[in-house]
Amino acid sequence: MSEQLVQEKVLRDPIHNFIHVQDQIILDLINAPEFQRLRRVQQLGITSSVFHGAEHSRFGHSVGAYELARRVTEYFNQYYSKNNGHNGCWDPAESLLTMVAALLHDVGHGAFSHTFEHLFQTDHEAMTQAIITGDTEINRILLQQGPDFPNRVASVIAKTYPNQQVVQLISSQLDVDRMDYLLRDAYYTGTKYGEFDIDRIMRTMRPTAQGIGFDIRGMHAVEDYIVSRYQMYQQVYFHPVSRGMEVILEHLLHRVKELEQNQNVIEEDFVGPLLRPLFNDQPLSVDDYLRLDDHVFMTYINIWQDHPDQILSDLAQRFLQRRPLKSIQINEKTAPYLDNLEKIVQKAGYNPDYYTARNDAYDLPYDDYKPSDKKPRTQIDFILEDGTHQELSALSPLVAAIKGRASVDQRFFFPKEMLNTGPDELFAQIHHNFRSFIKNDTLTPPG
Ligand code: DTP
Repeated sequence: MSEQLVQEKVLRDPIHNFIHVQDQIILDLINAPEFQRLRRVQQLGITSSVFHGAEHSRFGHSVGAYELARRVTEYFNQYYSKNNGHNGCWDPAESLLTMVAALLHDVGHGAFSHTFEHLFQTDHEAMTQAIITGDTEINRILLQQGPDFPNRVASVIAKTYPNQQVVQLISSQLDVDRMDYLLRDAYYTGTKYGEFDIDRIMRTMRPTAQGIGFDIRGMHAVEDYIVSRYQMYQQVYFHPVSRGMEVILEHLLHRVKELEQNQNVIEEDFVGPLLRPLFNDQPLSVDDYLRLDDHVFMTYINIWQDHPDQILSDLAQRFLQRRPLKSIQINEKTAPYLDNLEKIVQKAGYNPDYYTARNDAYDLPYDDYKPSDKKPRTQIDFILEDGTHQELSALSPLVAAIKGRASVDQRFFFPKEMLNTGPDELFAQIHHNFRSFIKNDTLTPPG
């Protein structure tokens, strides 16, 4: 049992109005240094270079996911508890674990959120588990609930916890994580695509023998949620301009690594103690990892804009001054022309390793359960009046249309200067040749 606060504490939140903190352990976890670090990791990484309002952090999202878990478990405890003796199959003893897992589910996110993972081949879910079970303040707080509690929380994150109701509330195609981030990201980006009727969905959630299901009366609210998520990926998360900034960041950090590993080029404090293990391919300890956040990187990028290495200083300036690479859409048919385009970019004086990129954005908006998949999805099931279950896409033609269909946006990135026009341009002929491959924002081979 967790110790309840004598008086609940509330955090004011623009999405849920109040985050209600009722358990001492939740308050202690929020106050732990590893959790406070999330204030210094932007939820959407450099998407704020396009949607300037999107400066919100993983901290806000994490407490938001917790609040949704608190509300669902409170509802289940009241109406679907197995202790009530009326058909319920929710065990109220799982509530605290569910709330703690929701609160901590992103504690392992690195600087700039997803960008860090691409760059350094880290896995935020593995890091989350390492922080929960390692030598950390969070681990010490969790241990107060019993010697096995940290492992139980980690197993929810790893999706190996035996109770599928708990796992699916935290991680499935309709979970507290996705519901919070869609509403939050829509609010902070100022876009409206991510909005949906969360109160309706929450009231139709049901614990079932298989995990989590939804009362059939919530079908249209869930359908709207799936479409909202699809729209957010198309309009916000896949935005070509923030990907153009991400490529610059990625390339500038590659340049740093190359210079750092080339012993004779570099001054001693080039990367400093916090970044040194990262750029030298040394295994990162949990402590090293926790010292890294957006601010650490921004400080160094600020310093590197004056570095004598021209590529590094130029990329740092482009990043700080928001001068993203431009991009065009490509596909399998046009991809063979990219070598050609890279050569043209090189002729114009840019090293293609640092000034061009091929980048795919990928998401699967919804899929039903396919046991043969490498990572089968937990489908969204509705409970009909007679108690039988039906899968979402069998009820919604809208969802059926996007089910199992990955949305992919493949792009080729290059310096914006390649599109410069004007007879006085030093590389006018080269730029003209480059532009002849582009039509309607798409790679279209001439002739
Ligand atoms: P999901 O459960 O939807 O697969 P996840 O990767 O487990 O998502 P995260 O919280 O790590 O969950 O990531 C989702 C958040 O990151 C959310 O705020 C949307 C944002 N996001 C996803 N892809 C991108 C991207 N390419 N660029 C910027 N933000 C992104």
